[in-house]
Amino acid sequence: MMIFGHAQKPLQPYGALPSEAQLKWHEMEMYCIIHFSTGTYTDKEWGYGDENPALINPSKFDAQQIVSAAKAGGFRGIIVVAKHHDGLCLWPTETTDYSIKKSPWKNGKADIVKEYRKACEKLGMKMGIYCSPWDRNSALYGTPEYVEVYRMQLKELYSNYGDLFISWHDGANGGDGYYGNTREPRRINRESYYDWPATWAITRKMQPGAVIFGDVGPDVRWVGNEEGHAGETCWATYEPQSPEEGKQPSNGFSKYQMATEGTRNGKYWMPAECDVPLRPGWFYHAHENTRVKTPTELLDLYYKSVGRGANLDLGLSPNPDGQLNHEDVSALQQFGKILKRTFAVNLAEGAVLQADNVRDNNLTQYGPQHLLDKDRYSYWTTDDGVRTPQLTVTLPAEKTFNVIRLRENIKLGQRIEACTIEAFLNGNWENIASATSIGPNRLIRLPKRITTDKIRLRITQSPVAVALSDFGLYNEPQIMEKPVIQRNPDGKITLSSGVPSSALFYTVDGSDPTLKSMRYRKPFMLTGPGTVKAVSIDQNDRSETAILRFGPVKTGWKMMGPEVDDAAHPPVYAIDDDPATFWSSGPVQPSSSPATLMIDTGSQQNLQGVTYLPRQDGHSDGTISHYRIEISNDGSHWMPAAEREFSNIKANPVEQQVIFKKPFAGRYIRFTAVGVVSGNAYTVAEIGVISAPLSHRK
Ligand code: FUL
Repeated sequence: MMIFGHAQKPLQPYGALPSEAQLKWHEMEMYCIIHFSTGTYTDKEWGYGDENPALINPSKFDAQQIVSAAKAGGFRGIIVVAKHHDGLCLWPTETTDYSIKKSPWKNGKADIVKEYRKACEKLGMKMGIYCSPWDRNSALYGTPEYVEVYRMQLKELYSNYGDLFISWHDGANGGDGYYGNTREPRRINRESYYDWPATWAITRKMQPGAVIFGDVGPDVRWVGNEEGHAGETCWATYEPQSPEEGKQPSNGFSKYQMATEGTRNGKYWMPAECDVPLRPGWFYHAHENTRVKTPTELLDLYYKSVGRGANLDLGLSPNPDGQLNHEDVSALQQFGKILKRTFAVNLAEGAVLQADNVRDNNLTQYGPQHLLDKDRYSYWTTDDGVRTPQLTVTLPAEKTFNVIRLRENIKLGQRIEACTIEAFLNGNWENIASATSIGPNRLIRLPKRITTDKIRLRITQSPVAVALSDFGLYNEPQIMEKPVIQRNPDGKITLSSGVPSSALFYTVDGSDPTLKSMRYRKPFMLTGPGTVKAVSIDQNDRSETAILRFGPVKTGWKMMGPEVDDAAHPPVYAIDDDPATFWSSGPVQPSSSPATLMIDTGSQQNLQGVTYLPRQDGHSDGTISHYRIEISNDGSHWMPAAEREFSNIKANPVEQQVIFKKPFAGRYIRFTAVGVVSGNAYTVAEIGVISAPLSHRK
């Protein structure tokens, strides 16, 4: 309680606090990371390091096209992947010959990083860089000399491209690579090899305004998945932990799953960044042109990242010509429009706010009206000792909304642990939402729209007096949901829509559905390979197009081997068309020896490739990193069809497509797992085939 005439001392900060650079980073909320390198031309997610730099020839490269698409999506900056794991530098570096200087494009005089810088300046966007620590080209990789090369590369990037907002340090290291034609696995001591603190000191000195990203921060932490979501509870504070007792955590060497939620009262202010590609992979692959995330999918990710106090880092993938495809541009534009429309007006504007306690009774300085000004650091607070205050918001008139925004003044730390929101409906206060970990930004998306003129916010848990800075109510535009396409194992396709008044139209020939396409009235059969596209249309609206690509049905398929090793995960689970079940080889003896699945597809097919879906239950033990595929007509004479790695499959376990160099006529498939990301068994959620000509449309 306040004693009259004796003001309390100013509100004291609580726990770890953000730095200036981190505050600026929080305000950005969203940016894009751009992957373009040899993988763009070889259809790989991780270049091996032996690709010819002459492959890189983006004749229509247009940094402005790419950066403006990001801007239209509401993103405030870009991160240029200046060097990916293949080691190829996209700027004219002095540190290696393996660079853009060897590209025929602009006669070796190009500098992609500079092109992005110019576009960012023109468009008022911030820029950051990603320079992969793992370098599969460098002969020096693994030696102390390489670490010096890596630091020289950072220094070049820090010196020549203006102020950067982020320096992004990847933790990936898959072992094998070209390494100056030695082609041997090189494992480093992840705990100590890079001596990160010494590298960070360079960043601090040369780019003091940049935040440093990594599994262990120190400014921004990887959220622990590449799916684009933070935990429902997500603390901005974090304390990375080592996976092995007695060792120090480091990039690529931490209990990264803990980063999804962070650590309440963790030692460091180290908020999460959610990185997720706009397409399934980080690099451009023509076969993923139909799998660009839709505006509503992006919106969902926005609420699950930015809405949980993290930032969203969306991956963009320019095509071999050096531009974003129109599908990508249009998804970004529409997503940006929805965001703009949603957050243009705070429906709580003009409301009367009444708090049951205001610090020192000093309304001017600490009163709840600060929640409605545009300043995200002015705040409402209470007397010390009042930890569960209430706030009543009386709107000037009834309003309809489905999004609530809360923000704390994080300059005083992350204080609020939980709160509840009620609406006055039909004469009663009804609980409409509750939330944890408020922090820099908390968006609560309600399952249905609410219409009311009175809302009550009840802080239910906080160790200290709150410092709440923002209260917003918003109404998302009505978006017609796209139809859901499903196929049962026999090939029966069902379309459904959440909007009963709409009509569904579809195609199976790859064309975009319109009012003139087939109208869906009952399920239909599609047993062969194909693509179904469908839209919902009613008088004034049209949904996004739902697209699903299918291989042939697997009803006639049989497993010829191996014997069942793990009764809970028999081989048939790899061909049951159910992504939730998976085959497990059981522990292989001796450890790391290969394991083989043999499939009889029942008839001869024109096989263009094979798909592998890793287990989808959130675990990566048994996920296959290296494979061999052979094809046969009779089940005894085998032709080698492909042998390679599934790159980045641990962090991003999406369906992998192996496209053969040439098609094979064959009936039997032998799929051999020869490497695993972790564990001593192999797992397969689903094996499928690609047996229709693929469109390589751009
Ligand atoms: C990962 C990398 O291995 C991927 O290839 C991609 O660059 C992603 C952003 O980070 O760890």
